Amino acid sequence: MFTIQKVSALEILDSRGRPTVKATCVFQDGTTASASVPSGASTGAAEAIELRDGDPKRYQGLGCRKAVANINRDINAALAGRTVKAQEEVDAVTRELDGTANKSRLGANAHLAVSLAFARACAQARRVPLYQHFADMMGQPLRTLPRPTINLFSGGKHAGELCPLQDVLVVPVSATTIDQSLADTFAVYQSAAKLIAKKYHMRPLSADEGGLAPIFPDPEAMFADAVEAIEQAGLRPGHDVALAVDVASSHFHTANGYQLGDRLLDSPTMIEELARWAKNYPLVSLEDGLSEEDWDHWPKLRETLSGQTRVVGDDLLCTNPERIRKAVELGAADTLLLKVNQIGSLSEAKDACLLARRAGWQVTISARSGETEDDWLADLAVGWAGDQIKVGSITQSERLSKYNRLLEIETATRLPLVTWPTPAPL
Ligand code: 2PG
Ligand code: MG
Repeated sequence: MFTIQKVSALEILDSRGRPTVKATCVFQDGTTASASVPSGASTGAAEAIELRDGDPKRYQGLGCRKAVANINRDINAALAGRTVKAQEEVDAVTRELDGTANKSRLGANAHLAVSLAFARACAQARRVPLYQHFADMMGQPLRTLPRPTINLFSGGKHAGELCPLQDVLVVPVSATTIDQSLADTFAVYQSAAKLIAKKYHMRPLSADEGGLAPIFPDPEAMFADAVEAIEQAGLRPGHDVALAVDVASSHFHTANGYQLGDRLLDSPTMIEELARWAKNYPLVSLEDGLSEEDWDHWPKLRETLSGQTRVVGDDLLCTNPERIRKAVELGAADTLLLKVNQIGSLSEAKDACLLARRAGWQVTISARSGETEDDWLADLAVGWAGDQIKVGSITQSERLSKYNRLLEIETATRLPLVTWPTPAPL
């Protein structure tokens, strides 16, 4: 049992210099813990709504003073003095207080900040590490560490839309530890930086998540250059380091089809294109290959890539149990990209995770393109036994806080890195 004395909040800045919310939860016994929420740029249409102030004179309308005031006033009034047993109770109180389906009244940023700060306070009061508390919340023992999937090249909304594909990521598949995964990735990142200097005459300027972002001549060049960088690092593409991609295709899908560079593709042709990439490059995971409302074609995409490449739903699913249920029924994907701020509370994200697991899917625990230095995501990925973790590049402190926390957890627990699974054929 935990008695909440007070919740409060503060507006802070994220890695893009935009405001976000940090909440603090104080228990009657003096336990005090804080947590900060991230924010996406390539957001799914079905995501819970972040509350922004809309004052054009301040942070171009992106201020979070209203969300902060909602925590300091309404949410604090509803929670202060309450004794609760579990996370679900706190999340239910804020959900009922909000009264909207998409958390738009109080703001998903307000809900999630409180949800996370409460979880961290519970871990502290129980004197267990946060990852252990997350595992207990899920009712499962600690099993494995998630395999990192690490941003190498960026395009789309994270890099000025110079190239349609949002992220090409490296997946260190032969690594057996987090430590080795990061060392292999460093080697690839360094050779990629040299390669783009030579090929595109560009210094290694980086995009929102720290990925390298030269002006690639076409989408396929992102894969070809990534393979070359792996080889130049002395590693074997597909054996030591494989690739993943976040196509984020909702963001170049128009009423007429997929605007992939100078080509306009209908859904079946887009699937053929994706399948060609999966055949020609060591692509083990493909996220949002089709748009978030192209439900009719997702099952075909999954069938086409089955046994070869994971089919990951991000904008398609928005960590939303209803959308996941629909995707499971249709056979639209086989991996959930889980972002807690898409749904706005730990309890609902847990339901989303369990639904995916029950369907035999994998789960990738993901950061957002706008992050803070808070490292709770690493604990969540371990506690909820994520198969993969997606944090961005191995540059920039808002990303490194998560990788460094994974290194700490690896040292403390000696848990094995999850083995790289071959996807089961349909
Ligand atoms: C994604 C995420 C992280 P954003 O699309 O998977 O890369 O981006 O946070 O902008 O939605
Ligand atoms: Mg995505």
